Amino acid sequence: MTKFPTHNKKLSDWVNKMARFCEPDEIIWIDGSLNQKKQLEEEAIASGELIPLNQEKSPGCFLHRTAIDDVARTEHLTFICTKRKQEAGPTNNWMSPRAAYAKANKYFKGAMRGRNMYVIPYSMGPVGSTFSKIGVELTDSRYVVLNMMIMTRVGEKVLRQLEIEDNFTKCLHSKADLDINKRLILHFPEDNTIWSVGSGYGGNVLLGKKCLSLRIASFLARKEHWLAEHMLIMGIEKPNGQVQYLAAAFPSACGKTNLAMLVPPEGLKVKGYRIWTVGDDISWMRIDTDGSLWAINPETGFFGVAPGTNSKTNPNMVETIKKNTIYTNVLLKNDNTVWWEGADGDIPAGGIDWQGRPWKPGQVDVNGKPVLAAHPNSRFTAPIVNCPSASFRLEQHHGVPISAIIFGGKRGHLAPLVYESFNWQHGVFVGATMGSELTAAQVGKVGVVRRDPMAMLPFCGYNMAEYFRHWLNMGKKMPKAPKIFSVNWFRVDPHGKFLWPGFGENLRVLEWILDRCENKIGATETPIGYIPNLNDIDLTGIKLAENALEKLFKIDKEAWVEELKGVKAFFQKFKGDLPKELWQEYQDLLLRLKQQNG
Ligand code: GTP
Ligand code: SPV
Ligand code: MN
Repeated sequence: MTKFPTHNKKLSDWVNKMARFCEPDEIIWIDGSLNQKKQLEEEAIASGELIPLNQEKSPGCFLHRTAIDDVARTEHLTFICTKRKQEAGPTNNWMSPRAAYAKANKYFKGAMRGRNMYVIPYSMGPVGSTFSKIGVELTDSRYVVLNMMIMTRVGEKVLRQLEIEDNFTKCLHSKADLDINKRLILHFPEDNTIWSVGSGYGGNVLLGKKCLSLRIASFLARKEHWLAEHMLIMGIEKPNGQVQYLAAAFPSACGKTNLAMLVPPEGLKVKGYRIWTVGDDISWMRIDTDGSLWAINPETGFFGVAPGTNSKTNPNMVETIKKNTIYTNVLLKNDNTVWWEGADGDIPAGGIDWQGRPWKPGQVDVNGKPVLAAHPNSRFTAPIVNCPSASFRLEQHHGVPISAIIFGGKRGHLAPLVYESFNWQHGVFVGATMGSELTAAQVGKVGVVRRDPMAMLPFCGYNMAEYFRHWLNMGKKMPKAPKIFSVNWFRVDPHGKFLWPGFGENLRVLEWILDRCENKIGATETPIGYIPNLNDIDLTGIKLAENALEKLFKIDKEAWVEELKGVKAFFQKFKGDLPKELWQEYQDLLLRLKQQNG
């Protein structure tokens, strides 16, 4: 047996045990060096896992295609495996650890034959920070290794840290046969273990992301009194140099990445704001000695949605993905660069589509539907340091102080452009009752509204009723709690046209939020919360449709009463576990809506 580069016996014993189980040809430890990365890229090219792109136009960039039934997270195959079902709660799929291990055992047994097992020691968060957690992922996929190298801190320095601290999340992944019928994404929070088999898609296999940083971390966060959330983190710097930070939770494919790196719109340029991107997907937050909430982004890269990304919607991202980026499921153009629906430039004359078939614009399938060049959930993996707006505090062990928490979703109707909660408890209710239309990031019917509390429905590693209680408790522990807001960029007119232009223009809404945090301006009280006095939103240089602003802030009380029926049904799922404070908020809101209805 070759000698392992660690003295951590728990680690070497586990690697040995898993290797005997999965039977790889070789065990290869990822040291994080450039040489090893180059070698892996070459091997991945030889094996067909990666296609090198035009190295002059896209240096360090590659394309990867997944299996066609392996293009998004598979929530129905994702399980929380706790001893008691109650612990997973009514919103998670549950399996007993014994049943789950037994089932997955069959799929993992010998699954790595003819392949290598890569050992990836990684840190979520700066190595050694009190915020950070270490994971070790074993995988037979070079694509996974190369993605993890972008998304997390990997290698030698993490192994050194594992000489000091013993604890790490044991993450096992095998592509196996990429068979959807033998695919499982299993979380064992009580064992600090994740097993993923039969998939090669991002959120299912980059186990530091949703699996560790949200499902396992949320479980740990409750025990350790902090928050692990599906949130972007951004800083807004004023000309006087003061930077205020916001954290915002929107469900998958609802605009976190775009907001996190927005470019101030033309009309606000004179105000001299500068935006700093801390993170676009995950926020770990702790109460610091100053009594306020501080946050880090545990990741080091973006795994972003490609379609719709262009120099108008997200110029910072266009810059970010010019080099050292892995593209997944997009169109390969004839000049060996990539394209997707809503990308910059002309629609290409042809290329190879995400499924590896020849593609031409205007092509339709047997049902007469346009054939997409890129999958709607096609993505890119790019290092955060490429981003022109990358925050200068990414490596800070203490993170950044959060002034406001924002919840949002995709709602064509009902939810106003922005409103402020009355207080922390009401804010938790606002987060807990969030609804959003399904997008291509989940397997399911696009457009259907589902309740997605705090954008964590698919990511909470324990009973959501307890999660709400944890949120309520965190508020009580925090002398300087952030204010909580709700936003909705997606309200439409009767013709289905967006009432709000979104993207960079969203800064106008953030400006109002920050002014409210600093108690600079008043607001109008409505049954659901405070909405802006319309004059307080700076509309310099923007043209909205007639009465658009009024429509964006219209509170349709009857529709809200109707909405509350869905909320009630959702709350009832938790039976006696739901904190009574949330039922109280529900009753109070209902009363306010009915009172004002007269
Ligand atoms: P995940 O990576 O899945 O967690 O998604 P995300 O929340 O980071 O979403 P992202 O920023 O990638 O946006 C997804 C889609 O929403 C893209 O198609 C965007 O073009 C669109 N989008 C983002 N911001 C806005 C906005 O302000 N208005 C409108 N109308 N669309 C937006
Ligand atoms: C999401 O779906 O929320 C993502 C992409 O950020 S994935 O990593 O696949 O979960
Ligand atoms: Mn996400």
